Amino acid sequence: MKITYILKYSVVLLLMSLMACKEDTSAKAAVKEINKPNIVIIYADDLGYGELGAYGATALKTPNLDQLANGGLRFTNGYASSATCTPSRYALLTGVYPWRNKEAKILPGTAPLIIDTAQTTLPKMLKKQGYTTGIVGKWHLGLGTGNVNWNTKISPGPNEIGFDFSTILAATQDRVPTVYIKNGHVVNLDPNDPIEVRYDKNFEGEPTGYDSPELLKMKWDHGHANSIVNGISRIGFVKGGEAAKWVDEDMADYFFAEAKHYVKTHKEAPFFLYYALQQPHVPRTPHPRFVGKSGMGPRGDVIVEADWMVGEFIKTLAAEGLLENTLIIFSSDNGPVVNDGYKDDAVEKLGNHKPAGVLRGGKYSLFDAGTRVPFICYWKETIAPGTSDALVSQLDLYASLAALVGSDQKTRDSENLLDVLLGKSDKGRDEIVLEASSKTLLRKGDWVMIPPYKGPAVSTQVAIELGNDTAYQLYNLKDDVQQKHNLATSNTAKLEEMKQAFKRLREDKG
Ligand code: NG6
Ligand code: CA
Repeated sequence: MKITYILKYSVVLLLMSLMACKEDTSAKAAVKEINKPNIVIIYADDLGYGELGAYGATALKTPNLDQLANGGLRFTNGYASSATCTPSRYALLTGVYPWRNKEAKILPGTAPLIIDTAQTTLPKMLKKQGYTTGIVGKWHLGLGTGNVNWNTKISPGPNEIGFDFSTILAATQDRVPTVYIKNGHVVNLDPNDPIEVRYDKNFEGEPTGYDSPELLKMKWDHGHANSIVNGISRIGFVKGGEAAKWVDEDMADYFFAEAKHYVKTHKEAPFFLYYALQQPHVPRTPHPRFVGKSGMGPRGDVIVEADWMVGEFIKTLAAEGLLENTLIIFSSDNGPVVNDGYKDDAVEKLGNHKPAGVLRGGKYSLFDAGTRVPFICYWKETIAPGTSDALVSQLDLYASLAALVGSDQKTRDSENLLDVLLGKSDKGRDEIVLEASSKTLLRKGDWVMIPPYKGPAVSTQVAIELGNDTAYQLYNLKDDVQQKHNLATSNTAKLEEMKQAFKRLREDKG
């Protein structure tokens, strides 16, 4: 009696699970039918326009990224939204201009989350269309609501703005907390050794780069003289959490392993992975197997390392049979900087390498190299290899990807450039407002207009021309890609047109 009951019950269960299985696979098939490829955004940190072989570099070898660029669509007028990290990442994930949010500026590691949890975001939009969503790597958009206790669940963060899965570094590699955070929890945290983080003053008795230079394996140049972790002094102060502290040299491998695992465990349904590399941001700490590989010191070596990681990641997609069904977008959050605060031989060993290529300026700059970055779209057998000169921005990924997956959810500033990204059209944006260190400028067609700004013309710390000038600047990038000839006084009609357009865009209340 009992046995028959169990048998009957098992048959029912079996039938039920078979039915569920059937439903599940047909739902997945339906999702794939309406062209929902996996989407991967690989986002470098501080990689300049001239850094890749495919963008003209000769001294530095980037074979894997070159293969991606040459096998896909390489954009020559692709822009980050800002010349620094946080604002660019804000725009990428929200489709909103960063200058609309006054909190979207370089954040300390203790800053609260700057994306409203009620706001539409790229991962939320994709989730609604049946995607699973993950982020691996640099976050730098704030966590919590203020006064985060790093020893309990840290929230809100990536998981509250649309990511099902997250393994992140909170801010930057040079800022505390120097720990990985997985789905809101500090990885490897020993409850008997709680971690404390602050930026205002040191914890009693803890060594700093300023007081104890003898403990450093990499010396600081400017900033970066606070807490010492792994022989490198950082911005901000940390106490405790020893077991959780990352080893910088293993970071690239750690994130790659996480990205690979994510792909392998989510390949059955469409997934979105935001793989935010930490290279070549400071401190540049290549794994020993990449040390010396570029001949340019740690800065070049971590670019070689990042290139290798991208190659391995693409091999993973290929091995899983996913390459034909995955759109890969590669770009960088802002332009390049050589000395960003550590004495790491980057300046001394740069040789002939030009991180910004032919462009003027660099990270932090209003000039073009601040925001014009490598921008590659790759989709095997769907995007025909080529080069596009169309004006495209990371701000537009939201609307373009929404169009790809059939979402009608709009954001304020993102434009649908899907056909451009897929190589079916060369009609990019007409105009875009770009940002650098909380100042804005206009690119419209081939023209750039930089309004007058106070501030140094050149940053002595990072040796970059910032683009500040007391007069208007007007450049025609087609004739003058190096922005050497200010036409503001000779072409007053164009200047006027640009001023009007800039005013209209900046005052647009949506
Ligand atoms: C600056 C840091 C720089 C870098 C940058 C953020 C100093 C002197 N400089 O304040 O090293 O961390 O912030 O870079 O501390 S970003 O790519 O995340 O925007
Ligand atoms: Ca950056």
